[in-house]
Amino acid sequence: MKKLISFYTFLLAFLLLGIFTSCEKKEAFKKQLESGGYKAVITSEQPPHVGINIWKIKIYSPDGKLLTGANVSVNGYMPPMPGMPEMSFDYPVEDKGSYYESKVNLSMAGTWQITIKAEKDGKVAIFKFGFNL
Ligand SMILES: [Cu+2]
Repeated sequence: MKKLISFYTFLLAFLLLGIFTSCEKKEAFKKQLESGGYKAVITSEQPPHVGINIWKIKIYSPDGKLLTGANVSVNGYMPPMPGMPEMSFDYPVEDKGSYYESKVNLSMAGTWQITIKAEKDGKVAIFKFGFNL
């Protein structure tokens, strides 16, 4: 009987671990940025990796409200490396209503600088961050 209980405890712990791990996977990447009172929140189901990264980008106005209907652009820049010139890519961005979705193709390992520009009613917010892949 005792053996059976410990087996079920083990099984339960295993299942719980699985649930927590899958929750974590759903938001494996999250980045918050600020610029002149504007806020951008990037989430992705996968951490940044070589290849196409699907990023959901929510943008908030200085008043804390979601900034919808903005003209959003996402650029990836890789500085020059030995034997390789700099690279700059403008990624496609789709307006999904409450957020913007971009297919960010990080074509190779190295240093990436990301610039997100949101433009609406003549106002522009520019968010920047970088990372190493
Ligand atoms: Cu490079």
